This record gives sequence, structure tokens and C-alpha cells, in this order.
Amino acid sequence: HAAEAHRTDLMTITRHVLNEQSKHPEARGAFTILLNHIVLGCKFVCSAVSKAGLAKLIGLAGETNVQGEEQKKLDVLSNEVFVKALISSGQTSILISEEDEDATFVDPSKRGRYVVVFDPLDGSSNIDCGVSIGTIFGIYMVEHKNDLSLEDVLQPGENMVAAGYCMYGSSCTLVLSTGNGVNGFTLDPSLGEFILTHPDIKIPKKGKIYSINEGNAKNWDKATAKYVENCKFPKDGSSPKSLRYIGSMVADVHRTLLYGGIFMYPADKKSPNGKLRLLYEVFPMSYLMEQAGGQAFTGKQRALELVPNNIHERSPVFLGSHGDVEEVKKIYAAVEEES
Ligand code: P6P
Repeated sequence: HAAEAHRTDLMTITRHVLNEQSKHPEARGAFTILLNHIVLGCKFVCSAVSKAGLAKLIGLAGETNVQGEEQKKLDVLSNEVFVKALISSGQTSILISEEDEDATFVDPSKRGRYVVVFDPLDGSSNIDCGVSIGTIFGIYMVEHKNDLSLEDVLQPGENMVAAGYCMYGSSCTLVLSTGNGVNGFTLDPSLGEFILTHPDIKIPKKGKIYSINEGNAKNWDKATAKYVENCKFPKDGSSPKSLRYIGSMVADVHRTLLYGGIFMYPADKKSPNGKLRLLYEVFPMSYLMEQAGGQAFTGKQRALELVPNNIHERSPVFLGSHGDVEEVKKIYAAVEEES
């Protein structure tokens, strides 16, 4: 009967968020409207990505599609879709996108109380070979929507009221937290609805997988090198961890969230702040990990406590199972002691 009930009692993402928001008596539906517009963007990108190979939406700008029109690159197209959807929601005041050098200040007549930071299509370099890619987003609230400045965006990740990602792979999966745990929704294309398929996701306390670009080993700092060495040659006689590295953050993080383990993009000699962007890659994924019982560390501190200095700032990150990240923290502390 449970399966039957599930089939007829469709828990869509909109219903789920309405249930969540009903816990906040002061909520006036603004967040639900905002989220519905983000979901609309994800549905569009999901459709465009799945057709990409056919409609030659992939590859360099300047491709022409079957109609001979010049095609925008998929990440440029995705960015335009999200910017337009977010502005039309009437719930946003500042938008920060990986694709846009400058912040978008929404016209005062259409402003709302939310700031959205997002990477519209992270990992897009992987589209051509069919690897899963995704949209990553984080949502902050602003007290006043009028005299706004960038200061309103440069807030620590722990101030986020929600964060999530949508992964475009064999299925389209949207993983979301609004501050009360993490839930996963899968797009049912026949309904055009995201259905709750992964309720209350909790990351395993410890995992058997480590995920890092071993090609950067030459440039790693001592602590990272030591931690990875322990993964491969455990001193406590336990079996070595498996290495899984897809090279698409959303895919690597989604696997880490569901299977456990650790995903790392550390600082190294070449990139002293790592490669991943703080506002719209590290913060949202760190927020989700903490909400799922995991943690996220920069090599120096808890990732969500960082205060950004600029909107495209990078940060190192070690995120995943609580126990695995704890190991990294111990090694960084020990190396600090030695120096
Ligand atoms: P590297 C994709 O280009 C991306 O921004 C993330 O999605 C991914 O985790 C990372 O870069 C991969 O970087 O240096 O290992 O190729």
C-alpha cells in the first residue's frame, strides 16, 4: 500500500516546500514563488542538456543548429534562462552568477527579499562527453531591498536560508535544503514535476571513497599529501579507500552525499585558493553537507564561516562524511603543530 499511496499521493517539490514553509507562520509564500522559478530554470536546462547532443547545443559558441541559427553555448543559454526566471519571480534583489563578471541588481520595481548566487551550468566542459553536469545555487535574505550594495552579498555561507543543486545526468535530480535537512527530488518528465525520491538524506558518518584530482599531487601541500597517502596506505590496517573522481563537482558531490566519503579540491602551489568558487560552489555544497550530517573544511576553518571579499573568490574545500573530514582536520592541525 505504501507504494500505492506514494504513487497517488505525489509529493512534488512545490508541495514539499509549502509544507516546510507552513512551519514559518510569517512566511507569505515569497520563498515558494522563488523556488518555483528556480525549478522552472532547472526543467528548461534539463531539457536543453538532454537534447544538446542532437541540436548541437554543445561545444564552442558559433555552432549552428539544424535551423542554421547560431547557437549560444549551453552555459550561456542556461545563465540567461536563470537570470530571466529569477527576475520575473519578483522575489530577488541581487543575482550573482558564475557567468557574469558583475552582480545583477534587479530593477527596484521588481525587487524581492532574496539574493541568489548560482552557477547555471557547472562542469559544462564535460557536456561533450556526456558526463553529468549541474546547476548549483544558494539563497540569502536581505533585510532591506532598496539601498542595496555588494556588502549584502558578501555574507558567510552560514547565513544562507537555502541551497541546492540540480544534476543533469541519467535522470534529472534536484537536491535541496531550506535549513531543515536535505531532500532529493527526481524529475518525472511525463508530469513535468520534481517528485520526492530521496527524503531526509543523511550522509554516512564515514565512507570508503576519496575524490580528488590526483593529477595535482605534485603541487599539494603537506597535509593534503599526507591525508591522501593514508587513504591509499592506511596505517591502521584498514582497507584502502577507492578513488572516484568525475571532474564535475555536482556529480562528485552527489555521489559523496549518497555513498559517503570525501570530496576535495585543496589549495596547492599553483592555485593558493584552490579552484572552486566560494559563493556559488563551495558555500551551497558545504551547506548541504552540514544539513545532511557531514562537514566542510577549507584547510584552515569551517567553510561556512568564511566571509567572502569578492563575488568570484575561490576557496579550497574538503567536504563529505563527518568522520572523513575530521581526519583531514587532524592532519592539518598536526602539520600546523610541527611548523
Ligand atoms: P579539475 C568543472 O570545470 C569544475 O569547475 C568542477 O565542476 C569540478 O569539480 C572541477 O572544476 C574539476 O577541476 O582541475 O580537477 O579539472
